[in-house]
Amino acid sequence: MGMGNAGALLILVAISMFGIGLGNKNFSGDWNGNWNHTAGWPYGHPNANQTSKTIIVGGSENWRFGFNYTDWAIRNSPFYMNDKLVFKYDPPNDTTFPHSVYLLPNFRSFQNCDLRGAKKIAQVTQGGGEGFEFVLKRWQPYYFVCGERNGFHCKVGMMKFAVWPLFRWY
Ligand SMILES: *[C@@H]1O[C@H](CO)[C@@H](O)[C@H](O)[C@H]1NC(C)=O
Ligand SMILES: *[C@@H]1O[C@H](CO)[C@@H](O)[C@H](O)[C@H]1NC(C)=O
Ligand SMILES: *[C@@H]1O[C@H](CO)[C@@H](O)[C@H](O)[C@H]1NC(C)=O
Ligand SMILES: *[C@@H]1O[C@H](CO)[C@@H](O)[C@H](O)[C@H]1NC(C)=O
Ligand SMILES: *[C@@H]1O[C@H](CO)[C@@H](O)[C@H](O)[C@H]1NC(C)=O
Ligand SMILES: [Cu+2]
Repeated sequence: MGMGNAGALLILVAISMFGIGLGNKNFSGDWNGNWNHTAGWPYGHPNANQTSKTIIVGGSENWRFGFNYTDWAIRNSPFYMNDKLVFKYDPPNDTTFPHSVYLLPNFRSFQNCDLRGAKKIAQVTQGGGEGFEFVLKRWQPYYFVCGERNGFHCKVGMMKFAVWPLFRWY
């Protein structure tokens, strides 16, 4: 069980590292090559130079109980510094379970869904509308979890994932 989680993170990190190579390889193809994506359209947009991406956590599943976010993170890696993650979840009412977003301080707490040293970054109400936005500013591992039900959503609901954003190379 413990090994399983550790293994998953190692794979995640390995894939992220591998992503450096992939990113580099296709970078010139994407940006210096002859590929014009709809020439001129993103001009003047903050993302004009593709300095960052906006990524909805979970894609169309949003941030919910029972979706495998570790798997999602692996499939969507690599992540880059200044990428923006968006957590979307319904504000609580009588029929929906509340969710939230916490950052855990290290791998061990992440592995155990241990919220003791956690930092709450989004309240249960912040996932509505456009969702809660979080920019991956630093070169460090980020351990995201849902903090509801004292770790139950993290442990049983799989509402947890780790990312280590890479530098972008131009
Ligand atoms: C990189 O480019 C190659 C050749 O164009 C392509 O087959 C491969 O899927 C690309 N990889 C990524 C990660 O885009
Ligand atoms: C990209 O845009 C430039 C300038 O508009 C043009 O000269 C070039 O042919 C375009 N390349 C492709 C592959 O469409
Ligand atoms: C995008 O590139 C242009 C030209 O290379 C530069 O002037 C501009 O400052 C860049 N914008 C950002 C957000 O990096
Ligand atoms: C979630 O996905 C990861 C990576 O694909 C996998 O290793 C893990 O077993 C999955 N967890 C569950 C509970 O299915
Ligand atoms: C609770 O929220 C869900 C999802 O937004 C919505 O479909 C449902 O109608 C809401 N129920 C009540 C009682 O407001
Ligand atoms: Cu939750």
